[in-house]
Amino acid sequence: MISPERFSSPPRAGPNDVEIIVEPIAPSPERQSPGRKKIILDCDPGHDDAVALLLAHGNPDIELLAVTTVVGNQTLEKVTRNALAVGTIAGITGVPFAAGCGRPLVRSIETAPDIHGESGMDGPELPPSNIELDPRHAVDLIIDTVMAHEPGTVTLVPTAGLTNIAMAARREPQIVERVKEVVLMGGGYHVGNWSAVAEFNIIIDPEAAHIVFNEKWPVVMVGLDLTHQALATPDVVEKIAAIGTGPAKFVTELMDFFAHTYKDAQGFDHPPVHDPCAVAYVIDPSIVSTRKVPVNIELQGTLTLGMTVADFRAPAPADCHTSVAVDLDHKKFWNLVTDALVRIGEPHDDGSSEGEVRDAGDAAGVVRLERAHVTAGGVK
Ligand SMILES: [Ca+2]
Repeated sequence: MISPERFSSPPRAGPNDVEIIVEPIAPSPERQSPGRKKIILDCDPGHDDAVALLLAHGNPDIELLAVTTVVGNQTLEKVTRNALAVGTIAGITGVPFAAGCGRPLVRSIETAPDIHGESGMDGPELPPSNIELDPRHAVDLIIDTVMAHEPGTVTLVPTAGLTNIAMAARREPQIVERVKEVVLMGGGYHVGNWSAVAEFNIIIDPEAAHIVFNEKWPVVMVGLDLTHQALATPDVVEKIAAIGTGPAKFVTELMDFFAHTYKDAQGFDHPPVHDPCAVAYVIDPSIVSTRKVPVNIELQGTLTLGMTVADFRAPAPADCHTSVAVDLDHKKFWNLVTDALVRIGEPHDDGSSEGEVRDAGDAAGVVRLERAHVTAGGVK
């Protein structure tokens, strides 16, 4: 149900108003539950990782406990620099950022410059970062964070190769029982992108993926079957551009570069923005439908290395702890991203932000923005 107070204000228009036509985000039962959802984002920015980080920071239902980086789209050094730049652009304060593994467990390093460019996040000009890197290794930060919180309260959201997560599970096996669930972007049950049947995040470190999928924590695989529905179509990019803030402009520049490489390298008319889909699932599971099926990782195949082999034969075994994402609510997903950018507003160097706070929309879903000064903590 949509709260009447939240969306009953009459539409107001003026020359200085920014008007964005989006559907109101109806609070799901999950959204109404007390307490924010605690996540650790393990990423390799990465154009879509950047959007995932912005969504996690800007959404009021998420408590971002830590941001960790791992080799993937580019070298560890580059993706870590990119993560800090995104954190700076978004005005993130008080959240530890730590660098993790610089190479996969067994394989040689494989990066994706044809998709993400030489920097790993080509397109926008990146600012110098004002965030200091946490001195801990990402694996230690993940373990410390999970162990410091109540069991069943921390969700791991890996949007990169699974090296850090696998290392953390081996280094401190107690985290497997304490983690609420692992919601990862990776794999695909009917589609690959780095080989005929394998997806990049899995194939770059299949042994790590094997560890993560075979530990007994709940794993939700948000794979290509789902993320190829999260296309940044021109209407979506226009809505984001209309927000008019620095972070929104940053996203449109990311999407512009991403559109070109996805067209050239993989023949997409519009780029699929994979990683925020995993964050969106954590925020509101009604946006991403899932199906419980056993999934395992192919480690031996000469043609199928890194394939996420999903067994759709019914019924799923009673002890099945893996599920796969199936259908995306495209409109609700992009509304969530847009809403987060509006809430982030225009961050300043001192950690406060000139926020674009969404106050109300009418029944047709016209959401209006008013300028207001909010602190970085206040955007949550
Ligand atoms: Ca990624």
